[in-house]
Amino acid sequence: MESALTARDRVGVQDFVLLENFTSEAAFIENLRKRFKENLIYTYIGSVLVSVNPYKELEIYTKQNMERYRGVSFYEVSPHLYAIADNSYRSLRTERRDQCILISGESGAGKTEATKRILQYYAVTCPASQQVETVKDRLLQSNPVLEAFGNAKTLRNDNSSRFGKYMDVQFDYRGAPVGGHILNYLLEKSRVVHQNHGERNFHIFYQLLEGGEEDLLRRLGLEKNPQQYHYLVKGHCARVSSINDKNEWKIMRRALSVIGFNDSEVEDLLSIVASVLHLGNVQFAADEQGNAQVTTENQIKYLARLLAVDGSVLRDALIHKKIIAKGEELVSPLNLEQAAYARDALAKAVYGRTFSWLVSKVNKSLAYKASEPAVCEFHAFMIIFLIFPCSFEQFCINYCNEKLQQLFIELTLKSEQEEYESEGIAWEPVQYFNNKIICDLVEEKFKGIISILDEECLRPGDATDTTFLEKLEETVKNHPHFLTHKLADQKTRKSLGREEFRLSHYAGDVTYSVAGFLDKNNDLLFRNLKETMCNSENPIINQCFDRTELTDKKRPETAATQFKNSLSKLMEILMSKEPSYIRCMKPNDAKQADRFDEVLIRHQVKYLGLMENLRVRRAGFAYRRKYEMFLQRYKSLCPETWPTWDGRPHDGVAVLVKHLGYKPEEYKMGRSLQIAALLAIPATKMQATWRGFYRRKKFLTMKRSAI
Ligand code: AD9
Ligand code: MG
Repeated sequence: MESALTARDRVGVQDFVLLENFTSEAAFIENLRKRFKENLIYTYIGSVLVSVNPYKELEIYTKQNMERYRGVSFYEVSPHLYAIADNSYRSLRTERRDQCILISGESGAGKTEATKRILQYYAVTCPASQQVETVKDRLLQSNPVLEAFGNAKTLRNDNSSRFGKYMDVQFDYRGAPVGGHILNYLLEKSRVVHQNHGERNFHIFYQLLEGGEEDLLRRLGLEKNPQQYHYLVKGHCARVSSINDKNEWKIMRRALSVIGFNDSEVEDLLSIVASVLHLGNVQFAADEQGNAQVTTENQIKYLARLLAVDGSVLRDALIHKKIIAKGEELVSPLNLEQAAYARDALAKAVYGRTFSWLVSKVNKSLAYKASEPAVCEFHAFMIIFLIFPCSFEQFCINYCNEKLQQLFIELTLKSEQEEYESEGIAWEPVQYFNNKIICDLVEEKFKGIISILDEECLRPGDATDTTFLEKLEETVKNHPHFLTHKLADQKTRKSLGREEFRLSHYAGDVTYSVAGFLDKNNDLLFRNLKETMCNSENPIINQCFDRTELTDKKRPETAATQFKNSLSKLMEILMSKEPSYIRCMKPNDAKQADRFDEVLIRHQVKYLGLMENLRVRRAGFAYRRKYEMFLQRYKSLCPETWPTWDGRPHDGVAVLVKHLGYKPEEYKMGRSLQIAALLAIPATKMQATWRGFYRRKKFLTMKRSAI
């Protein structure tokens, strides 16, 4: 039999806190590598779960395994996301605190997979009833629908989420899921009209062409071959070996029914998808004056039918621009370039708004319909974030990452240290980088990058991406985290183009090209195209384009400002909940099983802040509970506190830990609230406590049933 020592040598430690050489990054990575080799993809840093994408199916998500983790304490079983899910769920029920599970990591690291597994876990292990079954089904089935419309093949991930997602799951007093709500952030709309080499448009287009019945395709005026459609050929990879579009189509169609789409709604939705493909095939030619004329009448015919609008009005709207100045309508013809721009803007607007509509439709179907009022309503959710190529979108997403990192700092590093101070607990402070300075650089009023961008977008006349860059240079030139070609010294200058700026994010330097910043931030759709859409008789389009937009004098908020505001709301929500963290990592860029690329892993360990996290955990106290809670849970382990303790909870806890044989250096008692076991030994010490606890609990249950 293998000795304990060699087993540990082989599989590493299951909590980084137990690493002897805990300050060494090399030892950290070695531990990850050992475990990855043994298919042990999960490891803790205290209560944070680190996960490495195995890129192969492991037998760890079975029903039996779910049962193993149900109601069991953290350190009693090997690390798993089920343990995180279960722990959150139990805190939700016993301590009645809203929970959130934050899942982060780079593209392809396994965030979406983790979310799905957690939802499955809740679906299987939570109490059931007829009504709850429907909710569970819908929660699970919302995924294939949103993935079809919001995910795409990128170079980094064959199923990359191209939108941010926040999901609330509501539980009733029995702990059964009774409802849910999804918030979506910043769909990467530009993908609808352009894809980089080796990437695809959103899955739904290929699913429809590959899986759609002949009859349906005929009604939509579509041919099976993706090569026929301009919007699908830019990336030169319509087929991907890991994706079975036909099969995914079937799954998506079934999911639509579960969510509550009837046949005519499905037809309306797919008409819009088809209309985007037809729009992409609308071509223009210049007349003698250089004005654009539509040359593809056939497409206009289909578009008129699918979008339920007047064909000639649409044709006109595609090649003219209408503005209202001083109450008068001015119509001017567009040139070729402008017409192509208007067409693409319409495709993006139609698709983007339909996606938001879809999310709201899913939300309606998930909404909690009380047949009896729930005593309490709790929330738990998962958030996904993603990384785009260097562009306006990536700028927004990296800003989001900065905010999430700030939240992590606030909730774990900073607040933990401040708590020790206020509780009068002796402790050695740990240094960490506070990224507030970068968040301010992006979001500060008047001086922040978003403010400056908005200012340029509002400035009439000759504002361009270049003038935006110049303004930036003027306003933030001395900021330590900001650099441009002009501001750089001779050596670094070479690495920066004239149209670029570089931000030193907490995770590393990122260079952004300003090309498209103004345009994407403005997110403009010409007025006459908007009008045409407002008159559509397709019920979905009709809901997506609201007439008030035409009469509203106020300028709509820019894309970056909208994003900033929704992020700030999200941060507020997150701050009010108790967080659990899952940090996902990608083992290699080739999407291959059993390959552990140390350079890539080291980079992620650094930017996920895992070493800092470990230092705080080591120095701190992993297990903290209010005196009442601790006593309530463990009083059965001590004859003096069982079955009731009449004195102050603080004193009861003192008696209890003494009885359990804790040495004075192994725990600290805070001034007001806390009891803490020293983190250096929690796994062993708390394990012993828990083991004792469960033995005792079993005994008590037996005795009761014997009576
Ligand atoms: V992105 O930011 O949306 O581009 P994610 O969401 O982090 O990214 P995703 O969950 O989609 O990545 O994982 C990428 C692929 O890795 C999946 O399609 C699976 O093929 C693979 N994967 C991820 N996690 C697991 C797992 N736990 N077990 C097996 C996995 N395969
Ligand atoms: Mg994803």
